[in-house]
Amino acid sequence: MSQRAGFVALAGRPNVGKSTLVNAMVGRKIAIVSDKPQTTRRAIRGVAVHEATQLVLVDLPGVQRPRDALTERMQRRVEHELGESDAGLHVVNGEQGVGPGDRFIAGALLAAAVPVVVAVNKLDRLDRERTVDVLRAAAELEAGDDVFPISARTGAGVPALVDHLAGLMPEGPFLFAAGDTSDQPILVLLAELIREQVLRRTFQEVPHAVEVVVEDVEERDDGLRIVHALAWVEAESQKGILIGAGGSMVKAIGTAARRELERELGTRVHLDLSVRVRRGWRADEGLLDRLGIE
Ligand SMILES: Nc1nc2c(ncn2[C@@H]2O[C@H](COP(=O)(O)OP(=O)(O)OP(=O)(O)O)[C@@H](O)[C@H]2O)c(=O)[nH]1
Ligand SMILES: [Mg+2]
Repeated sequence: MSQRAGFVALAGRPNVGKSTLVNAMVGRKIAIVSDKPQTTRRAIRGVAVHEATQLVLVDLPGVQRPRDALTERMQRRVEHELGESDAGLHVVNGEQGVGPGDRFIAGALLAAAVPVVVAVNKLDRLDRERTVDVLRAAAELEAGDDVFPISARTGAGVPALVDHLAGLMPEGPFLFAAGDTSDQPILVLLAELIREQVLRRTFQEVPHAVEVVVEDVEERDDGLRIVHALAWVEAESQKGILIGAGGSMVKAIGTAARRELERELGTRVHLDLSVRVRRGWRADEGLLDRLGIE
């Protein structure tokens, strides 16, 4: 069988489960997930091999109306990646149904002129009747040629989707080396795993105002790794929330994040996490460049 390889860009409203689906298809956690919209800020490529096909899944920020330099860059990235991909995967939240946001995304996918597959996600939350309704509404979206019912959380329907996407990829050599699962630099992944724990514990504007940077990982002779990380917020009040009464919040975040870092690195970890105020970081173009949010 000849080899195939190509890019599949995931488009969808915030919070529909794109990152959960990429992790399920890759078979490993490469993208963080949260119940807050706008979790994903950078395009992340994840690699899945299916028979003789390498699928490069491009996890993207959710499509939304831009509010600042950060969200403008997130939107530009989505448009750019759709144009460069070999197929678009439109992920719809089955629990919420098909809405105006989905029709807008279908229009963008149509403009990108790539084959489009629609995945209706979170079907573990729906009964049969609602499933039938949402699948029918998804089939009416103009861009999609095929509709797949899935649950990214349980994995139901995911193998059939992967098999179908593989058939859309062009013939050609693999794009990533065997064993590579993502293009994300390790320091960015570590920072994201810490941010995921922040997202779990914060509400309202706070999750959107936090960015985490891992400055350095020291390796000691006894194998312990010391991860030096900064959590940036935009205001003193947010810093207070992140630190918590008597440091209780930053401690809880640190303990949970350290476990995730240990799982990822396969060693014992000491996490040195401090919180700093950096006013207006979401509007600072030079800083967004340095953060790799482009
Ligand atoms: N019940 C259920 N929940 C799901 C499923 N897939 C994702 N979720 C949940 O939906 C929420 C959003 O998931 P994400 O994967 O972060 O969504 P996303 O589309 O990447 O979101 P953004 O990056 O913000 O655009 C999380 O709480 C997930 O656990 C699913 O199949 N079933
Ligand atoms: Mg995401």
